Amino acid sequence: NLQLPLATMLDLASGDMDPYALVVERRLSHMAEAYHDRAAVTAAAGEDPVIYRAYEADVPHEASQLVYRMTIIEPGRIGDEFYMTKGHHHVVDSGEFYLGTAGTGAVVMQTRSGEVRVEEMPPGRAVYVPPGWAHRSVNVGTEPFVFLAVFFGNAGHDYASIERDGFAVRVLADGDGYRVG
Ligand code: PAN
Ligand code: ZN
Repeated sequence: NLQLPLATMLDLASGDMDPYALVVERRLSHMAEAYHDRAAVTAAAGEDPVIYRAYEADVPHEASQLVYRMTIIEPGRIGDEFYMTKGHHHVVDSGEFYLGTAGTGAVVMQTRSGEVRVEEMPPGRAVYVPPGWAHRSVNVGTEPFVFLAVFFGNAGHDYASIERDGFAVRVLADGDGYRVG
């Protein structure tokens, strides 16, 4: 009972995936504690904007499998902090392949001992996230930021440690650009 090959259309510009097996949609209310400007969180809470979506292909979450997802982060800010993903460690420390496909964004990576790296992901720029690095993606532009992620089927997603401790740095608006503060 070998699995059958799977083919998927990825719209690199919009992030649409066809077919997809599941979609993750996260609004501000799913991650309100992640943003540091509490007054700005309160001001945006009524509208409860969609911050990002992710489409995933129909690949089993099992060892030896490669799961792939397209993430679309909307442009926007909560106060001076750009829209971003929740961020996570993998439960089973394992590497992940990221490829920017549209818009202007970056990935913040951090080890459990607090070492931080930030890499921009313009269209065509691949970033390898090694095992042991938590990762959060951020849209620093004015258009949707789209990227592809490929990770091990048994990687698992540990959000709890990031919900508790956050990241050591924030990506903040600075004039027309951004700064890591
Ligand atoms: C990505 C992320 C996706 C959504 O596919 O899962 O961008 O971010 P959060 O999972 O942090 O909400 C990935 O890193 N997968 O392992
Ligand atoms: Zn991941």
